[in-house]
Amino acid sequence: MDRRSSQRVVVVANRLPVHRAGSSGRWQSSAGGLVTALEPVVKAGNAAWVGWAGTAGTGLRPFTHEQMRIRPVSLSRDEVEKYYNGFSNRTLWPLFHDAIRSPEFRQEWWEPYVEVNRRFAAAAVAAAREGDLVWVHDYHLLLAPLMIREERPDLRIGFFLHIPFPPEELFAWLPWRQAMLEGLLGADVVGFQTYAGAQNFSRAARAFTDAEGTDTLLEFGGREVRVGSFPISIDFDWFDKRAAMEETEQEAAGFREKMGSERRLILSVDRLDYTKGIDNRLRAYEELLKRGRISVDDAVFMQIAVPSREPVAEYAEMRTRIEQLVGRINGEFGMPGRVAVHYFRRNFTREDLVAYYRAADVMFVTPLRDGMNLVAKEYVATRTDLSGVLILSEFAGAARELRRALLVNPRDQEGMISTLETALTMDRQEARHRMAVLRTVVRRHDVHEWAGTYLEALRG
Ligand code: ADQ
Repeated sequence: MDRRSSQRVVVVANRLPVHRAGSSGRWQSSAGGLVTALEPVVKAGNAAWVGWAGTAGTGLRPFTHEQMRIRPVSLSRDEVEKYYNGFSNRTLWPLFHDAIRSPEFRQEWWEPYVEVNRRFAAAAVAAAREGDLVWVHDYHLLLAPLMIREERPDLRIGFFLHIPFPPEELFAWLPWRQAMLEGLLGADVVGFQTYAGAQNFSRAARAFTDAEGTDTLLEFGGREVRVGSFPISIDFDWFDKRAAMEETEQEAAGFREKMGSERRLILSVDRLDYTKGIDNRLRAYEELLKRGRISVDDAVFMQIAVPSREPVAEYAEMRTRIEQLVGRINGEFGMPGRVAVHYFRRNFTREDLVAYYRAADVMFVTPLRDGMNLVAKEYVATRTDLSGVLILSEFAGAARELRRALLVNPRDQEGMISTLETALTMDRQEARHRMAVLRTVVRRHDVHEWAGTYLEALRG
């Protein structure tokens, strides 16, 4: 290993990669995309991870967990409310997702956002030794790159945004837009999920700061800032292997038997979020039933939803709406032993999710806007026998790569209905051909390639 590839990485993200396990209170690795993606990088170099443990309170000291140096950042109850539920999830999240819900702009959320970013930056500075790479993640920490640079101009600093970066006209709504952009311009490499995100950022930077340059290279404050797209991915091999295991096959067969083996299974898996287009897809399925194009004897829909951001009012309202919709469809179309929609609102283990992916004939992924959408890639990775059809929204970052999915516009209800019908009746040969291409794409561009490519760009 040469000196450059042995450089240590300090990851700075809102959440730590560990959580306290139930009654024992011991720290355990959390299962999540970013953790899986970065754990090998972090562990290999005995590097560090700066983040919040997920509950309000103070006083956690740095510790080591499975070769990772963990540096917890504490947040008070008030900060969780204003920095996290408020500014991150009620200002930035909706604004960056095409303002699907109206973003709220409140000075009393902005100040704690600045303050918390400063705390994360200070923890990163304390963790970083000379020559380390610092990699800041996501919309909670847009100001941190510049704050870190002000203290430590010697470091290479990277930033990666997991959600979309909105078009300039929308970004312009943000009263603190200049500070946000200058915060990001503190990085050496600013990465996005798609080229459109990179372009939107560069344009906003040229419009609202003194930055000059092109969509991929900006000059700001006498420094060069590289801007690019780095589409995130999954650990393809893990999903592929897990899917092929006898145990998984049996579990999947068990699910199908319980639901009626002859019925086609349509599956959706999401965080319960208003960006995911859950109601749009339920209505498309309902409409197919209503028009008599399918019956509950032919098809069954399963929505797996992980609870999310429940203290935020928009999320509670959306949950009620979706649960009413599920109730309405079942009330109207269900038959004894034939539920039209199975709805599970809880966490599943990764292994169980793979069994559900294996069981599904059609995967229905219809976000109104999504940075990438890993669920679509996970489904593809589990289709080891090339069966199964992926329906994917054009508004997910993943649609840039997964061109052979059935692409839909979730706001086009007729298009959604006919695409769902096409998926349910697709010729086996065509489905196999499409899936083979999709699998090649995801296998080639897996999460290890993503992390490797980003870090190579960051090393400069
Ligand atoms: P998310 O909005 O959370 O991520 P997504 O990319 O689909 O969206 O990732 C969700 C993850 O949660 C998947 O790995 C999935 O397996 C898991 N999951 C979903 N439901 C679950 C359940 N009930 N139980 C257990 N696990 C469940 C954000 C952005 C995305 C971007 C990712 C990564 O919004 O656009 O793809 O970050 O950058």
